[in-house]
Amino acid sequence: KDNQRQGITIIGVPMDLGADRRGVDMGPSAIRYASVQEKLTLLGFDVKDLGNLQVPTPESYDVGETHLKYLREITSVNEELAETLDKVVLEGCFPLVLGGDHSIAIGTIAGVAKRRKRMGLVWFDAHGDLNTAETSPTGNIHGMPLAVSLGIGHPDLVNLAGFTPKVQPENIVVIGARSLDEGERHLIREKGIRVFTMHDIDRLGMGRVIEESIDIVSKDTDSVHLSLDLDGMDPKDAPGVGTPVPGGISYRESHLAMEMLSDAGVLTSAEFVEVNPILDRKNCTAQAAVALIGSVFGEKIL
Ligand code: B3U
Ligand code: MN
Ligand code: MN
Repeated sequence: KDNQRQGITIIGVPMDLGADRRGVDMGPSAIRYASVQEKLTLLGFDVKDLGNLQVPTPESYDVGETHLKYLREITSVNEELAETLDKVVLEGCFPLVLGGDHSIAIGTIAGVAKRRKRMGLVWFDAHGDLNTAETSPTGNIHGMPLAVSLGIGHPDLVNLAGFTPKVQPENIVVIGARSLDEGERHLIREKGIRVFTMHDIDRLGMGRVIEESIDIVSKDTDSVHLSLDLDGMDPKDAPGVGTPVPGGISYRESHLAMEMLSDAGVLTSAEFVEVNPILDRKNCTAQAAVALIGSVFGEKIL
């Protein structure tokens, strides 16, 4: 796999229009404050930080349709994100996106998949993010990005960057699921998506889960994106998230997962989302994100 390890380009997306709880827009600042650039520089990478994309403030805009809140604003930010990331990929750098709520994955995935023939996708999350306007219990777009990337959802989101679908169901793994809505369960069965629930992680162990995951995301693919929602971790270790769900992936298991993905050398882009500093304890969730980023880029204990 063409694993571009020399240059890493960071982009912050202070998006909170896709979620109900305010504060996730401060995620990129919190992750930078936890010294992400210093960590990557110490690991020997050439790091460039493009700063944050401009994101509209919810107070200044109408929510629009309540089953697809802030559709217009979220679409336009994601279009800009996709264009920015396409350039990063063309330059041969590894894109590292800092969120923001998970609705930004729509633009991230559109941008990093654009020049690829076939991309694998690791979706680390307590949730499936496989809702549509019809199945969503909230109307929040951060619960929809994985469905959108499969080509299912509102046409403005699905057709972003001018192609659809962005990924094939057989190259996707969801890791850490423990809160799924009925429509999401249906879609998982219909599409045959490999979902490693907390039950599977407990039974198989994270080591086996990642071994199987690597096979799935790298089969016939030319790139692999990691979309990591911090709520996939257990709220004891990562309390600063908008929708914490008990019984999650431990600090140790999540590090093992990142280390194994790193050792396999398959990842070509990554994003870390849903860090909410308002709900956090002394920035420990952003610190966990930076620790995991270190493991993704090869940091070792010994
Ligand atoms: N599945 C619910 C809740 C949710 C999804 N993603 C997060 N929360 N972070 C929904 O609104 O779609
Ligand atoms: Mn998510
Ligand atoms: Mn989630």
